[in-house]
Amino acid sequence: MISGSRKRVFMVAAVVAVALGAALAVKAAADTAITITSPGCSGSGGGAEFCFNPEAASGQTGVKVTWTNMSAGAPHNLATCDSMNCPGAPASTGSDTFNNVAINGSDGSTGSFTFSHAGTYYYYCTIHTYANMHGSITIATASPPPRVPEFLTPVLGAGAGLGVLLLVWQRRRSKPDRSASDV
Ligand SMILES: [Cu+2]
Repeated sequence: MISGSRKRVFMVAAVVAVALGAALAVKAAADTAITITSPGCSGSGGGAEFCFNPEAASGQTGVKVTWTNMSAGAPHNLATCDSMNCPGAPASTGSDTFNNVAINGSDGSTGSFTFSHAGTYYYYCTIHTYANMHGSITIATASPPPRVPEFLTPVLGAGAGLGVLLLVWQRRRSKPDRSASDV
């Protein structure tokens, strides 16, 4: 048999392993993906000539937003709106700006930007103008816990699994031996 104080230490270690594994193995927020398409878009907004899908996207601070070009040969360059270049557009409520997210014309080409401040951002294409190509993205403040490096996730998951196994094993060992008392 394991002595009482040893048993307690063992239980605490197992519980800590489970809690740590569960708390830290939270999956990192997924990147925000926006696809650029050419005429024939649903007409839900985004400009007369090119569409952002989704036209009103959402994301988180610190998480990459990636635009993928599927507009059949047209290059694009994305910039946050200002009143001169985006007549009629609402003012962005976040403080980040970008003016040179260049996207090559080949299908599958990408450009990306990582926002560090929350808010709703309105943006357009400097090549095709606001009227022909615009979208918006609402960025929320990333919620804690902080992102766990991808390579650590399986390690933490294994830690949680091991903790559960230790708890089960400990429970079994601490049960009274019924067969002996039945005699
Ligand atoms: Cu464009």
